[in-house]
Amino acid sequence: QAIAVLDSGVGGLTVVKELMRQLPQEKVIYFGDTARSPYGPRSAGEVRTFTRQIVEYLIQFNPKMIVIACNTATAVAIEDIRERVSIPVIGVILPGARAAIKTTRSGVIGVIGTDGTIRSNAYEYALRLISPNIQVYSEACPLLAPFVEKGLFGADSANEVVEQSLRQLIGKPIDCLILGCTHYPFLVEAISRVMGPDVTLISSADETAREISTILYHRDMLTSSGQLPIHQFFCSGEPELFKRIAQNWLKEQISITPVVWQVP
Ligand code: DGN
Repeated sequence: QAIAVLDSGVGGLTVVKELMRQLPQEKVIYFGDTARSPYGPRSAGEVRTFTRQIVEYLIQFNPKMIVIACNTATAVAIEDIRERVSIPVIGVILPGARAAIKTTRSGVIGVIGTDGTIRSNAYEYALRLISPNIQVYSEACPLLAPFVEKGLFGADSANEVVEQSLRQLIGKPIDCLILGCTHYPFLVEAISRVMGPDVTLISSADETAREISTILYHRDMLTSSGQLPIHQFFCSGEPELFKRIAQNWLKEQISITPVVWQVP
């Protein structure tokens, strides 16, 4: 049985890369909804509908777990999905929030994410649930996920777009910054250069992979076969760019199955 992972596009591959590193024997089925990406500017209702539709698609493969590897979808759809399926559903917000609380010394944390994630206040809620006195500076960075989706993260322009997006956070007394969008680890070098060495970056993607391995271990759901799995990748948009970005990021040859949605 595989772990099913979904995102609006290539962002969830940052979770997949960590999963492959931490749990190399686990098979991954990935869905990137590139035809409808970005999710950031969309309404909560729309993101919920899309997430439900992807989960319905993935559930036909009988996965052992669903990973909503998208902060925007986690923020507005995780409860809805949990009510619909009987397998564990893991989101990316709580693991990142927990790691930030563990990391911060000053109690002042920065969060960056899509418009949808920041608007939902999901990180503030999760952070204050764990530690009520935490101070949070949140900033929506709507340019970053679409930039990554175009495959431009290695370009010189990455520094410029990151600098422009993080402007409001520079000089704020934060000592850690949650990368609250799974697309952002693609830009980690530029982000860390702009924020400087005193700000620790927390990747919601890395933390989620750690959480997944803990949950599988405790539920006795780890795959023990010695064979390396063959992962499966689906995307709803043009597959060539997705494939190029995925292979480059995962350092592995993959095949992509395009999916054409019947519903807008
Ligand atoms: N990767 C997604 C997230 O973590 O929020 C969404 C990016 C997007 O669709 N703009």
